[in-house]
Amino acid sequence: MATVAEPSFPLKGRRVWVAGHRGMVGSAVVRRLAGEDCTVLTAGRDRVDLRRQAEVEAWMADERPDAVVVAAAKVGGILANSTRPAEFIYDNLAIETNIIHAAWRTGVSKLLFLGSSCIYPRLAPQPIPEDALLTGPLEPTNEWYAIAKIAGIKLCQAYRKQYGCDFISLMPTNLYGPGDNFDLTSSHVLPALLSKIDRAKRDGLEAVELWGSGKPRREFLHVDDLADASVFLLQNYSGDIPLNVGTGTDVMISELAELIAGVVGYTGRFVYDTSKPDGTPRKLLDVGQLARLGWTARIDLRAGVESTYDWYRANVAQPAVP
Ligand code: GFB
Repeated sequence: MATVAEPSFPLKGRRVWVAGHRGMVGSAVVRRLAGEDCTVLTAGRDRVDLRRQAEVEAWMADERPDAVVVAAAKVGGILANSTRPAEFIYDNLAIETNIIHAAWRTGVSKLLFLGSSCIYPRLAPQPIPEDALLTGPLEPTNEWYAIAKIAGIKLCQAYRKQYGCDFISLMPTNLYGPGDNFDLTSSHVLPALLSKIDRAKRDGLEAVELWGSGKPRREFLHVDDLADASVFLLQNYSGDIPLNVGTGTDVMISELAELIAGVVGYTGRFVYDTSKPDGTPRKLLDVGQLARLGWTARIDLRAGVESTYDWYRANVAQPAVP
């Protein structure tokens, strides 16, 4: 856990609303906030549909949070992003617009908006600096989601500029960890490979199919590291630059598959379905600004995959058929 001498926004005694507390990111932020002397507020879907402005405004007017973490979002892997564009653009625009506008109206002192590294141009310089935003065309498989997340950054900047709101944005790289989505039709690559490789081992399959060429490179950050960075920045950062959050290193998808095979104990081979998209060739974030503020990731990829696999076996995997 990162600490600095005197946080500019100490959480002690504050009411902090984690919007999206049932998701992988929101639940990690709730776990991390348990270590702070603050009151954590959550709202189930039965109470507030975040896509409905009136419901969001009523909830915030009733609960009066001092700080908000916008961890609620419609998320998914490359296939879900490219086949369900309307959901990805509409749900995300509605959620962030409703929360950010209501936060201004109800006088929230601090808001943290979580974006994604896919906001950057498809062929951005590597590692990607924050100022690469809006300098080139987006990756087509996820432009709907990216446009919504860019709008979220711009909302925070606009409310800061016009109304003086202390609303900040963070751009995490590809995330994984406990609470991830392991459904093969909508998941990201890391949980998909854990699930496929675990199944192949248990069924004694000789090969596992991977999508694309296996050559794209991705950076993977454990969600507990992201939660720690979020709590650190909530307390210590007030600026309009959307800050990158990552580990500073990336791997090829084929290397990730080998690493997961090692963790699972699978000795078969991989075959590549090149009818599926590769997506962005590379998206390694430049994490220099965050490091200069005093925060760096701590969870190594192998250790993070091992603990996520333990969580998967305890919570998701079907028991082997006798
Ligand atoms: O994680 P992923 O779906 O998302 O895919 P992106 C990363 C890479 O892994 C792609 C390959 O090159 C995929 O083709 N891959 C190989 C697989 N096998 C599989 C598999 O079984 N499932 C999946 N899902 N991928 C997403 C964006 O892009 O990243 C979102 O679509 C978001 O908007 C998210 O930004 C973080 O990294 O390509």
